[in-house]
Amino acid sequence: MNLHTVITKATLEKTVCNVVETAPVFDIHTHLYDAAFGDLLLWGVDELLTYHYLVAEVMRAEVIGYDEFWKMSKTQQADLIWQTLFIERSPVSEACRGVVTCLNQLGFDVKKRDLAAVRKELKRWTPQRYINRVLEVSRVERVVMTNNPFDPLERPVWLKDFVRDERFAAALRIDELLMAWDANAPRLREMGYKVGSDINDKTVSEVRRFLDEWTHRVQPLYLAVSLTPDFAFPEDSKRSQLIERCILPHCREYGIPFALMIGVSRQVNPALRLAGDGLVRPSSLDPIVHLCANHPENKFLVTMLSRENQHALCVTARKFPNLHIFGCWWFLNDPSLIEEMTRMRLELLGLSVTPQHSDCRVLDQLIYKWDHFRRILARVLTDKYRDLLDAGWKLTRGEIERDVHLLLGGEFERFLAR
Ligand code: HDL
Ligand code: ZN
Repeated sequence: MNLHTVITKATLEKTVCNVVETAPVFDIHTHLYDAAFGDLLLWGVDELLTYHYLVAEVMRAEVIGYDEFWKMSKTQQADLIWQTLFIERSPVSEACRGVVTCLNQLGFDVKKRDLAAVRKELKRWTPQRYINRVLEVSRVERVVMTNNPFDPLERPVWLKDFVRDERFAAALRIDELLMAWDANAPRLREMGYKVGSDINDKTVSEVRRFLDEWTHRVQPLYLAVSLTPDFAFPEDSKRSQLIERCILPHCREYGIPFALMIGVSRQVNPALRLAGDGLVRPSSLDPIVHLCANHPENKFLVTMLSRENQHALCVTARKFPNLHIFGCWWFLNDPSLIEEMTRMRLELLGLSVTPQHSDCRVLDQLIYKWDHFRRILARVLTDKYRDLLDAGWKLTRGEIERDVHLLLGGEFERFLAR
């Protein structure tokens, strides 16, 4: 079959599945790191098993105190999670299923359920070789990291400079600026930026210098922040002043989007640590409408955490070409919700959307997060193309490849270049 092959109803499903399965992915939001960041890049079966999604799940299944769990070594935590969620119960949750998918696609015989054998084999791998292996198996060709100048482990790596792996693009994460200004202004001063507590002209100038210096250093594709459900803009707050006077002009100057990830309520259960963030209510679309309508020369990437927000977000994206929505974020990254959201998005936005990102924290997860999504995308696209064929439309393999490229990162790249 070549690109010009005209698709029939008989060849449609097989062709779509083949194209979606083999198409390379540009994963636009992860917590992965270039190998140059050393131990910040998490990989291997013990990291897979102690992913914070599984920590939350094991604490529901096993009667164990938080303190007792956190006193365990990572290997002991992984053993407990494996025994509790995989041996004593079938691993049917999406996060558990993901571990099985990863191990299976990495070539382990999961029927043996032999964790020791997996650990033994992985000892033979180096991070660099494992990166190449996982990117090859997952067919992910490029990822965007989450880079935080305030992170005490990450910051020194950027300051000593290093040769970048171009497969690991950057995003500048500014939660400390926008979500905790009063706590972090002193840290900015320690870094040499003469900011005050109030967002006055001097502070604005110094925050812009901070953004300039880290943008030149990191070369981010976008600036990003995750926001709580009460996020409002404009409002009488330091956050609002920083967005208006620093973030938006900076993004305009560099021609990069401002990514807003809206809806998380941080640490609803602090004892779960990284797993302790929650979702307690939907958010308002008002700030997004205001930003897009009043700053048409800015570009906005938005993902929202609440299922209830998804339809209004799609409708809002229809109103503003400078708004690009992406991903089935965090608690939405589950097959039933991914399918509902992807169908809605294609029906309302066509191909002008990036329907998924992985949010991976562990390198191996690229394998499952994308394998599971590709299966859903193939199903949805097959239905959409079948509707077109039923209406007499002609469709070629090349056109399917073109469309899938757009959905798996191509449209994001077009949006960056707008
Ligand atoms: O704020 C974020 O970028 C979220 O994705 C959090 O990192 C969250 O802990 C997560 O990993 N979600 O998948
Ligand atoms: Zn994330």
